[in-house]
Amino acid sequence: MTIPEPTGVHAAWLPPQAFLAVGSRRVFAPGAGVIRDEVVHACARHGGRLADAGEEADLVLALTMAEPLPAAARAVLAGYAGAIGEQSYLLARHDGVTVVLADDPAGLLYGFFHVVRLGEPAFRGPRATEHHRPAVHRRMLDHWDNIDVHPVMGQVERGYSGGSIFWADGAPRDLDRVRAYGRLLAACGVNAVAVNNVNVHATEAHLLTDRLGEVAAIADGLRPYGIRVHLSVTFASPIVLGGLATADPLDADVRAWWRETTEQVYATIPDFGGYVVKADSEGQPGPFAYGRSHADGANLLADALAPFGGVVHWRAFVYNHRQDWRDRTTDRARAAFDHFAPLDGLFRDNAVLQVKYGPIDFQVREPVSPVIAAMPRTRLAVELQVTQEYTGQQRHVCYLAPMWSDVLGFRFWGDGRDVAALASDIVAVSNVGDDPYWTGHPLAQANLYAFGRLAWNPHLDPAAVLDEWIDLTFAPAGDELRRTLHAMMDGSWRTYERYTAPLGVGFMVRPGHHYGPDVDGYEYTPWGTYHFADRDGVGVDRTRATGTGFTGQYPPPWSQVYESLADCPDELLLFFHHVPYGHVLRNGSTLIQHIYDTHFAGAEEAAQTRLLWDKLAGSVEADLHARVKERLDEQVRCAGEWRDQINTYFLRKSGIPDAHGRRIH
Ligand code: GCV
Repeated sequence: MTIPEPTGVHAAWLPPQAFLAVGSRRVFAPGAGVIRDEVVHACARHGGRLADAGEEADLVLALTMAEPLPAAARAVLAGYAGAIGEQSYLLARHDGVTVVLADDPAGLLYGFFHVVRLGEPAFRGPRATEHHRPAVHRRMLDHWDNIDVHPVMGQVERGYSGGSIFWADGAPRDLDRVRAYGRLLAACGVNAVAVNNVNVHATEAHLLTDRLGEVAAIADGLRPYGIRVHLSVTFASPIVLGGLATADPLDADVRAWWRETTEQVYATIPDFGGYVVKADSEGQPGPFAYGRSHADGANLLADALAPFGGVVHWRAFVYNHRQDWRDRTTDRARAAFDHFAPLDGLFRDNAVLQVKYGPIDFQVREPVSPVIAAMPRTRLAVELQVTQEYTGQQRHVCYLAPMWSDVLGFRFWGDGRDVAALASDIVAVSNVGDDPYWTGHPLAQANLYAFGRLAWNPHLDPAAVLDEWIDLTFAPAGDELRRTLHAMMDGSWRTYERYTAPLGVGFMVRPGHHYGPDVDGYEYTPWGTYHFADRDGVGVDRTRATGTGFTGQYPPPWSQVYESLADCPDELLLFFHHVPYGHVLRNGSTLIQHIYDTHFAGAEEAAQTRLLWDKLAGSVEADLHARVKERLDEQVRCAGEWRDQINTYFLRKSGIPDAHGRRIH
């Protein structure tokens, strides 16, 4: 197999230069497959070569079962007591040889890319044996791709990088791009991909049956990279595809239909991963129509998948999107917990409840969803959003790894278990499309890379992950480039937060497309995303004492911390409390002054970011520089718009002037 390097497509974090250290060595890589191809390719470019058995090598990449293993590898293995395990590898230096050993091809592939990432230091000095293994078994990207171009959502729902890499003009695309994607994903540790939108429209429903061949082709493209393919299906499939009169999960014909259909799927794709389901949510069909629970619904599919080792990812994003804004008792934040916590223990082992990280919807700041703490007897997937629906839509620089690191490291209790430890899978919505840079904004590639790395090891430092990405993508990256990218990106999530909706209140975006400010855009709609600003204050009272009671969904201490106006962290204040403008925050500022200050500061930071990038002209590739520059111009414009709309809105509501007398309209 050749290395997929589609023409006209940016190499992202795998440019030829990133393989210099490996490709200039003598490499012993027995066995056929992707790793051998990579080594041959890199060596042809950089002057190294494949070593034969018995020959001296600088790098050994071998499965533990390979015969014969070179002496250095045997020594490493003999010196290591434990088992290596699935998808894992040992890395060591012995007698001047760098050794990577794994029990399975996936582990070896991850080990190979680790060496690529390390570059020259992988071949220097001694290195005691390190055992690398992923924190969670499944690290998955969900594509919200449609086959057809949806009249409102386009081809990729919430996609900001062009069309789908899987389909164009209603038909499957050439697989070279898919293979290149698989290679990039393997290099950052992702091992599962759901290929289509969770809102399953008429054409896409057929991927389960008569268009299954298209899914099989994608699976063929991704398989060499250790990636299994999953499919979003509509709960109404027995009706839509099977001609049955019902999709009732307890109906015998429905159960038989799913069983037989799933058998066909596995006959076509033996390593198929499973189904993803959005049910009873934003208009998608589900078990409620038949008076059944979501456990009944999920278990129906889990039972059909179980004989083949498949899983169903059942989304917990279930809420009333037709609520009356006048009704202050309904709180969208409560919905997932209210629906799912009572079902804990009722889901099959191969049903994974997929929970968005926050209780609302991928906002720039939300508390961690209490559902994650409430279901100890259910397998959970934590869902993140790499596509920047609410964080600048890949027109703004917004490096999300610091947010994900906070979420995955959040502890509900004092016993040391964090969110990552409670999750069996870590999932995210992909930000990739057929754009030449993959992600629209070239710097948004860092989010895709960082997602994979944090799903592999949630305790990695986001700044260190950014360094890895810089070193690979811009190899060889000079100090100035590295410093500048850190200055632009490390704090970019907080910058975005500063100039958009304040202190966890969320939304305030233009309804529909969700880009740019519109403070009251959702205020009188049925969507349940309100801020309740009036002349005296702003924020949602979610306390047990006087509000919706959402704080009671958290275990102590958080149920108390969030309940208390004094103890609630400033950055989440307006998520949990309705607060007067004169309220003094922990940082000493009044709420209204904080709103003004952060919005002036955030927009200014965006302008500074653009200046930093301007200085890099000439030191990065011209097209890439121009693409980022064009995006930064838009970010600066949009940040100014946010600053002015938010500040003006709150000045007019409150009548309280800015203490520094700055211009507010
Ligand atoms: C795929 C948000 C988005 C929708 C998306 C939904 C979901 O509401 O705006 O486009 O639908 O989340 O996660 O299912």
